[in-house]
Amino acid sequence: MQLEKYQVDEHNQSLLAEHKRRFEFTAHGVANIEDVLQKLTAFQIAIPSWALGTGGTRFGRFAGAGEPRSLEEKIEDIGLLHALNKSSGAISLHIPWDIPKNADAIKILAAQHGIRFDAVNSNTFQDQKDQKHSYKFGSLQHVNKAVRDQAIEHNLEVIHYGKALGSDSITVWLSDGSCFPGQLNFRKAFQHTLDGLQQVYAALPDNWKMFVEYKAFEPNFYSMTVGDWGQSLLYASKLGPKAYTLVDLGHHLPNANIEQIVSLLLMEKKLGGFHFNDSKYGDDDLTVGSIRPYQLFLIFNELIEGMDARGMNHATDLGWMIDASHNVKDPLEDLLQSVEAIKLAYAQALLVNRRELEQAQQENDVTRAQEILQAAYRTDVRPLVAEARLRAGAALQPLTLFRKLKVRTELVKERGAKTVATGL
Ligand code: AOS
Ligand code: ZN
Ligand code: ZN
Ligand code: ZN
Repeated sequence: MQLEKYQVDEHNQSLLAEHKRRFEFTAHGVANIEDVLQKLTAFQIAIPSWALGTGGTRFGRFAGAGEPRSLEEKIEDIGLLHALNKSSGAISLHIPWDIPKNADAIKILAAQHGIRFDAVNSNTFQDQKDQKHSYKFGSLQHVNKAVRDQAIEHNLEVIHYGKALGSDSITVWLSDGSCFPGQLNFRKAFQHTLDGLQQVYAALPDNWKMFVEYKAFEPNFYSMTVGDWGQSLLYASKLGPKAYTLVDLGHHLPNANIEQIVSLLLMEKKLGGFHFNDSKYGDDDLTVGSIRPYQLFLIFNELIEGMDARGMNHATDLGWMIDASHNVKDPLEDLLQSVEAIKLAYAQALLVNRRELEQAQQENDVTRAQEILQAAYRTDVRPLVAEARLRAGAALQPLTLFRKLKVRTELVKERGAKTVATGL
């Protein structure tokens, strides 16, 4: 299925008068409105290839229908999202879940949908069939060199696929760690991991980045070998200038101050990018902005403050990716909601009056500082995000149009009711 331009135009036409009224009301109070709109239009969020099917938990998976059965169909799905919101112009691939067998053809298909390839992800947290050594007791940290070498080899293969697709970064997430005290020598596990990452790092093309993702727990519940931003930063610093820390919002212990982590990583030039999702307890992988939208806003507030201080380009200098799992919602609807939530938080953070905030901080005017932040957060920026979409040729209300056009019903007709997409 493909969305036609006239379908978007008709939808927009029917909502235009009301939209204009709402937009003008909000825009009136924004001094740098054109700059805000331009930034919103440029800001693209990569969709993970593993989130287009219904996810599950270890207790079960309740499959959806019309799920993409191949990488080609996943790209088609992202093409639909991008046609609806013009904000999802990138895909993040997980290898070997989505091996681009014919990279040239995949590249052409993606380009037809206006999609580029964001970070490629390696997977040494599962055993694949025909795999020689098991990762049951870790991959890069493993006590056995043959296992470590196999994991390094896999990462090199991922870089190879990424190169063929025009990607320029690799995300390494390791499930390595231990479940019980005494199982692991922490120092040796760290050193083996560092050694493995160094070998992968050495194979990075010049313009590539390596993102080292951390996670507090799961699947290991006593220790994780890349367990928090401190450890990730340690690896990234030892690796060199092409290595960065990747922040997945669900990978912290409860109530961690993620916005402060973001601020300091930026200061150290070591923030590489994000896996956006939301959570109440742990790595819940829920829709972005569904649980803690204020936290998301505070994160964007620090991002803008830190990126502007360093003259960075908001749209291109960090990796913006979603990492979510959809158990009870239509994955495409969920992703539309996630992208929208990210853009709303970004827009709100763009409205923060930085000069006044800095002055309030200098004067220790705590009340004023809170008022400034919340004035931005409590602004209804939906018309601004919608206007940016309108100007980019996307739908004023992507989710409404998705439902009106019965996109999922069409996909079920094409693909069938019993389809299983790869990934978590
Ligand atoms: C796992 O918890 C991490 O978030 C990784 O980013 C992982 O590669 C991704 O979630 C796919 O499983
Ligand atoms: Zn992640
Ligand atoms: Zn995760
Ligand atoms: Zn997650």
